[in-house]
Amino acid sequence: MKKSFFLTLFCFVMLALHAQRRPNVLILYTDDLGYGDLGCYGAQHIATPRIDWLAENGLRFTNAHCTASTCTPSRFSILSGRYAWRKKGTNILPGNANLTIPTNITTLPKVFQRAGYTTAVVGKWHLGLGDKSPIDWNKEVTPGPREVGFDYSFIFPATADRTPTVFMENQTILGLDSLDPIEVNYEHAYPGELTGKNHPEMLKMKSSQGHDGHIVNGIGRIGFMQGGKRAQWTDEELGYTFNSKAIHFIDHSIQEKKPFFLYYAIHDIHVPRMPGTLFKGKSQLGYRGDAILEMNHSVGVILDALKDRGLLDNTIIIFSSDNGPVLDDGYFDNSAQTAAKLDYKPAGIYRGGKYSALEGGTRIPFIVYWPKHVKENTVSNALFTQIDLMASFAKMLNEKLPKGELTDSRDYFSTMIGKSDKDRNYIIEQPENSALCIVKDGWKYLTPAKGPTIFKAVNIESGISEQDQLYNLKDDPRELHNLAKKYPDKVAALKQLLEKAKGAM
Ligand code: NG6
Ligand code: CA
Repeated sequence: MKKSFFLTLFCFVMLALHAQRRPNVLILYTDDLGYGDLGCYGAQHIATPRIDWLAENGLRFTNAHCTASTCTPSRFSILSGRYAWRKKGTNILPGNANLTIPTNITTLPKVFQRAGYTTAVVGKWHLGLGDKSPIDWNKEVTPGPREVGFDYSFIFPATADRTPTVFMENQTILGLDSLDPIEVNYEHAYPGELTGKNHPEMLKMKSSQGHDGHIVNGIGRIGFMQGGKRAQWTDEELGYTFNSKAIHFIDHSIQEKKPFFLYYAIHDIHVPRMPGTLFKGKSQLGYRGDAILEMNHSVGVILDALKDRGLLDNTIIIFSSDNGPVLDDGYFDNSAQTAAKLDYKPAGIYRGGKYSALEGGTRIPFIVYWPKHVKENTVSNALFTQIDLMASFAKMLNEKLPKGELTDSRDYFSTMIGKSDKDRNYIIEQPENSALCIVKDGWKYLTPAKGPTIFKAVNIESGISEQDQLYNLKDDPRELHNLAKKYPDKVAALKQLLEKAKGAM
């Protein structure tokens, strides 16, 4: 009797100790940050010391990828562990789209919930909300982040350049006056609504393409809205507000005595780049550079908060981006001009960028910080993809992914923390036109498609060709020499693998 009591007590104490030691996990997911945009990735003309610190004290990847060269599909994949191209309606979403992630599947945050973590998303969502159209924005909108696995959410619904330009806390618009209900559509302006098209004189930043709908804070957006006047943000407060909410959530996890999983989808450096006034004009690279400074500052604020609370040593921090870079993404903010003047290369040595099939589209910064587990100041050249975060963290947490449930996520935890340099067997990349690319053993195959060689509006090489393309990324990282004709067997093998992957999960 006595013996079994002590045994139970021992097990209980061990379990409690184990629970305590489980690391917090923080994903810092930035928007449109390129491979060459950070000091630790060789950027000139811009300083990112707080992010570089993570690399100096952790592991920096040179061959890590998001799954797509645009936002919604990359975010869909990192959270659901499924390739977005398997599901219709997962390309860049308007702000009034319904939720794209099915609510009955395992997701990255649900893996953490099952392991006893408290979970949150703070920042940009862009995965749709609700299941009815049109969305009634004047009450809680469900399903949303909660149904995807986040206990707490503080988001804006889509992008900063899309209506509705409001914050939502736990799926309810913040600061909404019930006497001024809000409505959103993407087809036509509301009677009396001021738009960028009709009132360019009201704009503090002119658009270079699109962005001529609803005007908020002197900036034209995509889409229209009426009402909700008090709820609309000013862009300059976004960084401060999201940082504060991220820290509130961290404090809440301390009160709850639970480890946390925080997916902090930092809104910088997506357009419209209108950082806090403190940062304006502080870089040599126009507003895009200023937004990088703000993003670096935000990372610093969160690092300081973790340190002050004694949590820094027991938190895994992952820093990355959702797609490659773009200079002019629809506003005249002087970013393209300053970059040209300084010969600044936001994708580093790679060609292409956001929207593109070339490496600049999906090869992104990826840094892992985890004191005592991840060796300081190390570099991994292993092939890695964000889609594997779900299965990799499931492995770390000893959580089994449900048998029989379809998933594209695979366990590469050892690679992720630098204990192994094993490449992922292959990765699939999705450019904006969804003509998929596959990379295996340093070879990249690009599916033929029709389209322009340069996306003129954003001045980015598309990588599109009507011919098969095959590149040896190790010898030819800039994808200049198409070897498809020279190695037809390799082309056939990669094509076949891609077709097989499309059919299976
Ligand atoms: C494009 C927008 C661009 C940006 C992008 C989405 C225009 C001309 N361009 O359609 O400004 O919002 O969509 O970016 O409207 S993403 O990072 O969320 O994928
Ligand atoms: Ca993006």
